[in-house]
Amino acid sequence: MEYKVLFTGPAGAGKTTAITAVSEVTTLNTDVKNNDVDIDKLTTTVGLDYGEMSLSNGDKLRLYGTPGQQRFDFMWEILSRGALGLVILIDNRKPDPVADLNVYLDGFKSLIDTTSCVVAISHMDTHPEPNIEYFSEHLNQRGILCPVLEADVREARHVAELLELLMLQLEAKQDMVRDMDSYAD
Ligand SMILES: Nc1nc2c(ncn2[C@@H]2O[C@H](COP(=O)(O)OP(=O)(O)OP(=O)(O)O)[C@@H](O)[C@H]2O)c(=O)[nH]1
Ligand SMILES: [Mg+2]
Repeated sequence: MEYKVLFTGPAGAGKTTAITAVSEVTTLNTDVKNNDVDIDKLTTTVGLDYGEMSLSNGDKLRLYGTPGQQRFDFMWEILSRGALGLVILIDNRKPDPVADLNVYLDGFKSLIDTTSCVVAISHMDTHPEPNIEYFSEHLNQRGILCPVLEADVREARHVAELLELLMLQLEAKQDMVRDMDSYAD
């Protein structure tokens, strides 16, 4: 099976880094020199990221990343089409990471409701607060079933774990739908 997975989150959270860390093919790169003083790095993505990764069971993931800058949010809808899972990467260095999370929970609501979702917090090595429990409680309060975990996306192992978790979520959701269908019969 092949699945399309989408990475999103603010500029600097590590979408390009994550996809590059695990991709088995040369990643598509649309980064350009960054002129935004609010983003503390040399380049930023202006189109999309793309990479591919195989899972241990032979399934293949097509990995897409959105640009982080808000001016590109018209790309969200386009890149969401056909996706079976969403990874929201949150940059814990930002002034209000929970508010950032809300932007993506709202912006990708229909994808989250119909497919699977994982929230990953990056930059926790330098910025440990808010902690995972805080994010988790926030998701609970919003009634969103979506695991949240720490991830240093420079580490391929961390990214692979995120994706395995996303696939488990997807299976659980599909089982739930199947159970409900058979109940309706
Ligand atoms: N210290 C630390 N650095 C990290 C961590 N995760 C990612 N990084 C670094 O943070 C930066 C993330 O940059 P990108 O991958 O370009 O971020 P992006 O989300 O693609 O950003 P845009 O394309 O601008 O939206 C890179 O320099 C990574 O090496 C982490 O957990 N800890
Ligand atoms: Mg990028």
